[in-house]
Amino acid sequence: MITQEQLDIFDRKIRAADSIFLFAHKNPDGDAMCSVLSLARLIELNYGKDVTCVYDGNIPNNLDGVPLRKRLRFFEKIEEDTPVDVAIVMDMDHRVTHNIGGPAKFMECAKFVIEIDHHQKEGKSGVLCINDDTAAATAEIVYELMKRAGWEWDFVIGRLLMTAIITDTGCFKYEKNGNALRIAADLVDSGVDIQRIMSELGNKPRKTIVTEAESVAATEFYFKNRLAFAVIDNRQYKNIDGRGETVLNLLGQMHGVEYLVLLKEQKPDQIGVSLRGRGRPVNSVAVALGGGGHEYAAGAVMRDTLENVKKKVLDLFGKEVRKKC
Ligand SMILES: [Mn+2]
Repeated sequence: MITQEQLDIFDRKIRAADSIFLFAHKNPDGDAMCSVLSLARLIELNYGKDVTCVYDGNIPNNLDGVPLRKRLRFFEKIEEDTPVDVAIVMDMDHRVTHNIGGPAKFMECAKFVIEIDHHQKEGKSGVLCINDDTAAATAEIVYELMKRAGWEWDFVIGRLLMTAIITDTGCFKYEKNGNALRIAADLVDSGVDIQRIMSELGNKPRKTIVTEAESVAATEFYFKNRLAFAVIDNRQYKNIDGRGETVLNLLGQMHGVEYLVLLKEQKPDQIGVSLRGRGRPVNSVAVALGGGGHEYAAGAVMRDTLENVKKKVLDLFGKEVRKKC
């Protein structure tokens, strides 16, 4: 729940700012990107202020059709000494500064930092924190902010918020309560077309689909098929953009599978670990690996070889599986 005091501070800081920067985590996903773009447009519509939207890393091809996509500027393209009155940091995950990448420098030099996030985290990076770890997407918090403040909004903002919610909830599979659906219902009533958004999100290059299919075909199964273990090696990693979510989605439809693991060899000694549980919590395994996330969808990035990470993940799930028997 956003308090009146939070609203007042937000309003005061934005009103007084000449230079406002918005950014989210490196390699933005649908929620990160659309939360930034929707809030930027809301500020422009309701305060008449220009906002700079910055990112680092790569944006997945399936987000090419997102409205205002071209508003996002690569951080290196922004002049070095640009003053920042307010930096709004959104959808940052559990390792805040580590996760921002290049735009972190705009946060460090900002006169005031606002944080808007739905991840559980240890520290805070903002002076004003509008966080809610019961929200299924950061865009839910943007929606609540917009409604509570009584801001004017438009169809483009509606599409952005819906895209964020659809992508972060895996099309409403990972919602934490009814809010994602209530917000979606309101957006649909306002004319947002879910089918159109879904079809725009299906925009991957052929090599990505083929690589994801190869990874699914090579999946190994453990603990009487309760755990599906997929790998994307470094050669394949160059072909996927984003998270290899399709691999997890396909394996998650398999009879009897309760736990899903996808290892991505981002570099020879850097492995991205994505974990999913079908009615089984996986966040404690993610935490044991030095990561975190949500109950049924969590992950980590480990500095180790693929072989070592694989062994470690299997060991942890071995204990997890025995616990539940
Ligand atoms: Mn998110």
